[in-house]
Amino acid sequence: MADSSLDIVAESKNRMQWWKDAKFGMFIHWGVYSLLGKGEWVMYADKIPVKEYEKLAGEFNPTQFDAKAWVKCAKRAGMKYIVITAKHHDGFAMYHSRTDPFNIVDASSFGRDPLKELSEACREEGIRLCFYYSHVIDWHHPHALHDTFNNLWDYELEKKAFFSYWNHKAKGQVRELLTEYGPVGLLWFDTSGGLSKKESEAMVNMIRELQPDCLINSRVSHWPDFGDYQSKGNNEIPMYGEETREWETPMTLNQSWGYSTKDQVWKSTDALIRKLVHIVSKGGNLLLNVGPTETGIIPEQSALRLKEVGEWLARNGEAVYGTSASPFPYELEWGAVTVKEDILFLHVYNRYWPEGELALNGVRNTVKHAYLLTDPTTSSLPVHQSYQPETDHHAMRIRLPKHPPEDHVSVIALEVEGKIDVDRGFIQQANGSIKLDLVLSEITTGSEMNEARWSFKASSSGIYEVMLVNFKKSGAVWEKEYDHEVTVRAAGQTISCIPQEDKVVNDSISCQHPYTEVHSSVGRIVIEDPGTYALTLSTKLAKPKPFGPEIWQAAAVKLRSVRLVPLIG
Ligand code: FHN
Repeated sequence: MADSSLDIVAESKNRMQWWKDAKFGMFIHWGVYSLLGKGEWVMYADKIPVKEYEKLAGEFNPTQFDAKAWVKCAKRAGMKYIVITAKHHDGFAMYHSRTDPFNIVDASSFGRDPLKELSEACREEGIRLCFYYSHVIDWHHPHALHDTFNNLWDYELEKKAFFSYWNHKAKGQVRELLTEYGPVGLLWFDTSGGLSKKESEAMVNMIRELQPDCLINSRVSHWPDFGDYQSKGNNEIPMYGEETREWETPMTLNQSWGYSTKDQVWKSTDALIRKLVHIVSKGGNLLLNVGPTETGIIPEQSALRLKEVGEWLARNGEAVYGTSASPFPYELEWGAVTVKEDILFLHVYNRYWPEGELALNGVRNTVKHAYLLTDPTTSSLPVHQSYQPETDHHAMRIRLPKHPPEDHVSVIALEVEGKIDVDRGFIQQANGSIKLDLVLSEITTGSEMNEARWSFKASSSGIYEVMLVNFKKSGAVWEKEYDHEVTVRAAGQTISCIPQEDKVVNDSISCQHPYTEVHSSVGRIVIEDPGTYALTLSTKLAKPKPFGPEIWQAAAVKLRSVRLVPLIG
């Protein structure tokens, strides 16, 4: 008898393959709100009455919208799929909905259906079209009901009859999107607070029936394990091993989703490429947002950055698309690693391009051939590998040219003998530091303090500074979170302190707005001899992974890792 659970797993794997290989998609937040240039939450923030918002919708006339140009922009950027807001929280459908007249064809001056035009343009260019749909929050509909964010300036909470919204508008519109726009790559749901498990399941079942191959993100429900993959919190990049499912980071190019005239805090092209390879090296996808203007233009600042990312991908895409995550369970100081069959791709950030040699510890395979992915003039890079049996330590040094061959990030390909095999323990990195990520620790919870425990291998003796790596949310009060002494025990020594905000890291790769990376020194320990050691950390902040992908549910200060940094001299 066939095992049906195996069939389901295989089916889901096949369904997801295109998305897993794609790595990079374009998110588009576009709607009536673009007219005001204050982001997509303007209706809620300014408590704009429905009647007024409807008038605004009447004025929406993005005559410069050109579906082909948008799709070309995504394609040139190296993006393989587009997720556009079919309806955001304001309740305005950006397509011709027969279910609800508050839509771009019936309620605006524009009278065209951008999603129809996009679906044709995507088909021509081989890009997967996907839809964002705000299924629970809807500030226009009198009966939409979210657990927190409702329109209570027009409607009364007590008079809401959720099912008249849910069955008619929400399910009706999802049905339209899946029956009138050809194959849909994925449906991207959002902010499902308050939706029951039963209704989340009903939505998933309806989608599976209408388009079995359409992927669904986890935010279809606030219950765990829904959908085909995990949407991380906005702008959130997990640590290695944090996600057990497939995942994607939705990311802003500046700090807003919908068009904002004020927000000019743009990520640089350099940061975007580093973030992309960093995410891919951790096994995720990047869904990078643009917020087109009220006339239908992708802002120049966004288009320029996307073009530059695309130019880099056109040359280095082999080390990104269709690759697997890094085999190392920690971040590397000089960049990121991806893998394809017997090749390790080392993405070296140009700002950390080393003088002379790049060192990498922990690779057990013999390197057959090392080369620069995009520099045909250097045929082979000399590699020196060594092994220390006493500490079971594998080291490697790769000779590099003086200058990186690429702008931003330069890729070194290492073709190895046999199946890729690396030491997956916490080992000393080539710069001497040891990184211990909280998600990979064993956590014991106590009534007062929790304790995280790791085992690590030190290949050299010395004095080490013990640092805590934290992500602090903007506005968070540090002393409120670290209102207690933390204790670290390692190599027979005990050090304690109340952590302070000793160092702010401004260009952190995995930490982003609204968080900032903050380092705190706990003290020093001495490692007398190379060998394997245990380290324990007692603090209230060593919490097991919380469930809750939405940004407003995230902790004020997140403890991410402990780092041992060798003191020179
Ligand atoms: O409230 C929305 C927000 O407007 C935006 O759409 C983001 C994108 O991930 N999602 C919600 C907040 O998590």
